[in-house]
Amino acid sequence: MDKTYIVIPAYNEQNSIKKVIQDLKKQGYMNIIVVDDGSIDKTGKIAKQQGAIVLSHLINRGQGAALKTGIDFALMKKADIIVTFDADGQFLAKDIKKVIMPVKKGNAEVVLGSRFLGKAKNIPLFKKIVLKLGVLLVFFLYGIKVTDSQNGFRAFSRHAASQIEIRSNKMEHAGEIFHEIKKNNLAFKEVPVTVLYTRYSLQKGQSWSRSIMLGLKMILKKLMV
Ligand SMILES: Nc1nc2c(ncn2[C@@H]2O[C@H](COP(=O)(O)OP(=O)(O)OP(=O)(O)O)[C@@H](O)[C@H]2O)c(=O)[nH]1
Ligand SMILES: [Mg+2]
Repeated sequence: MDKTYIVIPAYNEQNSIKKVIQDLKKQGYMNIIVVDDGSIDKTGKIAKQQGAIVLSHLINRGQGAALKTGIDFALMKKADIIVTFDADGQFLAKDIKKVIMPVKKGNAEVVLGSRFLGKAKNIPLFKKIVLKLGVLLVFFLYGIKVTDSQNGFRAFSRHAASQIEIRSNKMEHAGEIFHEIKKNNLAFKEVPVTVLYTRYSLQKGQSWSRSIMLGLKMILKKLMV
């Protein structure tokens, strides 16, 4: 049977991490890696109490760096499939089945969750616009057509995870993943997922100004490689 590891980058998510881990366990996922990225709250402690493997960064290095730490560890543990999953409760554990299916069947090396093929429940208009601009940018920069380019819900085969190099510490890794898909000629597929927008996630999530900055950084990075 395929060994699936769930990698969760987490930064100050003490209010949501318990339920996220419990829901994953209810769905039968026991190999859960939480990368506690220098949180100043109880995220790491709670994750450990819930039975997750907790890897800690001493300082806040960013989501990209946390994903790299978690993915490298999962590879070391001989994972066959690696799923990346958010700590803020926006994703549904029951969607993982759909997300890993193309990798299990050998139809794709990388699976990208799409809230626009699935559901973006209560998404504010400004987020929708920013995310659609991200989709255009990915097409413009990498020639890759997707419907959702900034979704942290992804699955990688062992081969893809070992090929993809995440060098950006912060959120720019989203662009980097497309660069790596192209460079390594990895078969990819989008599948519908649900992303929930709650007051908590909106308060904690990315603001429009940070999203615009992210777009500019993605353009700069592309110009430099
Ligand atoms: N390790 C780590 N994780 C982070 C950091 N910033 C955010 N995260 C985590 O990454 C996940 C997604 O972060 P969000 O800020 O919600 O980003 P997003 O979901 O793409 O954006 P929204 O649609 O605005 O929610 C959550 O699990 C966060 O805890 C960080 O600096 N380090
Ligand atoms: Mg979020």
